[in-house]
Amino acid sequence: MSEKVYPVPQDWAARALIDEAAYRDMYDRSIKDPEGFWAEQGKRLDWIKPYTKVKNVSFAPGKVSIKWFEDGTLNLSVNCIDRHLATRGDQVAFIWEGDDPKDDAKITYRQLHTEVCRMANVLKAQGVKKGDRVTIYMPMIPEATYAMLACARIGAVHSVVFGGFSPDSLAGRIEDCGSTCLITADEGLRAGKKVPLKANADAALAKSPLVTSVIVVKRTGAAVSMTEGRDLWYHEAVKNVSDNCPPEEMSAEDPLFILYTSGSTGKPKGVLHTTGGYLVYVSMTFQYVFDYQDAEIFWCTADVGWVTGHSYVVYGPLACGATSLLFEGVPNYPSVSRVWEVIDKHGVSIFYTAPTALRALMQAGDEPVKKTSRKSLRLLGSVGEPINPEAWEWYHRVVGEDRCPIVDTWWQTETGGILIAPFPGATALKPGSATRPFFGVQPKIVDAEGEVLEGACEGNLILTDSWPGQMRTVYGDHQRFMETYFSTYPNAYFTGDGCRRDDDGYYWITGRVDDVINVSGHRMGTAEVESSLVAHSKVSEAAVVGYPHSIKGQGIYAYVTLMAGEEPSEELRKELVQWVRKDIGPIASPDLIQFAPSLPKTRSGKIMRRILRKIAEDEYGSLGDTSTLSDPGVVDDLIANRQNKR
Ligand code: 6R9
Repeated sequence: MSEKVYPVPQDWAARALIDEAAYRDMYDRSIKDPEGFWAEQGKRLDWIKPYTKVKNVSFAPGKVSIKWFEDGTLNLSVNCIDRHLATRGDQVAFIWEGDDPKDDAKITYRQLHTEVCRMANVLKAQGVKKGDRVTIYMPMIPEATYAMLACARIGAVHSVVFGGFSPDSLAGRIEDCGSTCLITADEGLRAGKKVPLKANADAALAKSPLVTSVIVVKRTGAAVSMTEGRDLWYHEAVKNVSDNCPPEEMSAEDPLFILYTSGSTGKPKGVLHTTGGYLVYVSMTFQYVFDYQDAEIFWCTADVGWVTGHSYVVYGPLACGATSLLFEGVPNYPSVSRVWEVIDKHGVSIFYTAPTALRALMQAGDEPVKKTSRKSLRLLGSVGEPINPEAWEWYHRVVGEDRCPIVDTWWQTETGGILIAPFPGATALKPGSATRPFFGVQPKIVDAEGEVLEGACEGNLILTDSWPGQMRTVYGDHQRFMETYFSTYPNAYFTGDGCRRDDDGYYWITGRVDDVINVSGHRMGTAEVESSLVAHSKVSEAAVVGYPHSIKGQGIYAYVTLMAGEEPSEELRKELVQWVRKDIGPIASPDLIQFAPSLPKTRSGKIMRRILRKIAEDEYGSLGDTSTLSDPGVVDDLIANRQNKR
C-alpha cells in the first residue's frame, strides 16, 4: 500500500469546522464522557419532550441492548423540514437531475413540506398507522424521498428496496417485515432504459398477498395494469388530501426504517434503525466529515435503496438544512463526462461516490474529465469498498486538480453513519486509508483468538462501545442480531472487516475477513493484491479470491479486466504475476489469472466474490442465488474461461 502523505491544505486548516486541536479535544471528551458529549450533541435536534437519559447500552453476551436518548420524543420529518422553514423555506432542499440531462427540478424546503404532508395524508387515507411497515420500491425521483419522509411523519417504518431488485427479492423483503402498503412507480429510467417497476411489483405481490394497497407514482407514463381495490395512482389520490399533516410524536427509540443487507450468506437481514440516535449521528457526521457549510451543493451518487442514500442523500443533509442533489441516472450516460457535467451544471461543492464508479470513469481516460471545469468542487468523498491508491491518486489529481481533499469514509448499513474517516481540516491523508475514528467510535483490532492488539498491527476490526447511529436489532430476530455481530468477540461489535493500523494510528480496511486468503500460512488481504494489479497501467479492475491449493492451502486466483484497447495474452499474464510479486512480495503472486471482460457485481456495485470463489474452485455448478447480479450474463463468460479446470 502507498504510504504517501497529503498534509491538510493550509486554507482548510484555517477555516474548516474541525481542525486538529478540535478533533483531539472532542474525540477525547467523546471517549472519556460519552454521556456528556452526546447529551450536548443531541441538542442539534428539536425535541418535543427533551431526553433526560442519554445512553443505555449493553453488549453483554445474550443481553445485547442498545438505547440512546430513550425518554426523549421527537418527529424526524419536523427535524428535516419544518424547523428549517422560518429561515430557509425558499432554499432548495433537493436538486433533481434526471436520467436525461434535459430533465431536472428544484424542490425548496417549503415545497418539500407540502409534498411530504400530501404523501403522508395519502398513506393515512390508505389506513397506514404508526408502527406499520411500508415498502418503497422506487426510481431515484423526488417522490422516493417524499415517501421516506412521509412515513417518518406519521410514524410508519419504511423499508426501501432498491429498484434494481427482482420480484423475488422484493417479495421476500415485503414478507419478512410484513408490509401492507407498497409505494412504487410505473417504470424507472436508467441510461435511457426502462425498468418495469410496477410489473415487477405485480409479480412480487402475486407471491405475497399481504399488501392491501399499492400507491403508484407516474414516472414514464407507460401503460401498466392496475388491480381494482388494491392499486391507486398517486397523482389522483393526492388531489383529495390536505397540504398539511400534523407530525406524530415518536419516541427516540421508535423504529425509523428497516434496510435489508445484500446478504453474502443466508437470507438478507433486516437491519433496524431507530429515530433519535440515528438522526443525531447522521446529522453530525454529515456536517463534520463533509465540512458542510451553508448554501453548498452536496452530491452523493448513491441510490436511496442503499444505506448511503438514506443517510447522505436524504437524512443527514436535510437535518443540516443542506441542498442535496438526487441523481436518477448512471455515471456514463449519455457520455462518460456526465458526472463532471452535472457538477458544473449545478455548481456541486462536495461530491461523494464509490471507488467502482471512479475506476470505470478512470478507464475512459482524463480527457472526459478535463474538458469540464469542476471549479465549484471543494471536497471529494469515497465509500463502499477500500479505494485502491491508484484510483485515489487519479481522483485527487485529475478530478480534484490537487485542490480537493478526499474523505475515504468507512462504515456499514449496520453502523447507520460514517465511523472511520478523515476530517478534511484536521487529518493528513494517506491514499487507501480511511484514517481515524469519528467521535465516540472506539475501534480495536483483535487477532483470531480475540486478543486485543496494540500499536501498529493487523487483524479483525471490532468496536467496543456503541454510538447513537448503531443498528438496534435484526428485524424480528434479535437472536440472529446477537449471533451475527456479538458472538465472535464477547462484549464487542464485530464488523466482519479486516483492518491494519499503522504507526500513526491510521486504519486501513483490508476487506471483509471472509475475503482474506491464507497462502502458505500467511494471511493475504485480497484488496492488497487487487490494488497492486489495478496499479498496472493495462489493468482497469481486478478481483482476487482464494482457491484450494494442494501445497499452499490456498492459492491466489485473480480476475482481471483490462483497459479499453488492451488484449489478453500469455505475455501479459506473466507480466502481471511479476508485477504483483515485485510490488508486494512472492507470497502475493497470483497463481492463476483469468482475463474477464467484466466482473459480476451487485446492483450497488459490489463485486460478488461468492460467485468468483465458486468459479475459482471449479464449483460453478453450485453458484447459489445470482438474482442480485446487475448483469447475469457476465457469469457465463467467467465459467467458460475459468483457469482452474479439473
Ligand atoms: C456504507 C456501505 C459495508 C462494507 C464494509 C466494508 C466495505 C464500506 C468502505 C469499505 C473500505 C471504505 N466498505 N466503505 N471498505 N473502505 N471506505 O458501504 O455499507 O453496503 O453495508 O457495506 O463495505 O467491507 O463492511 P454496506
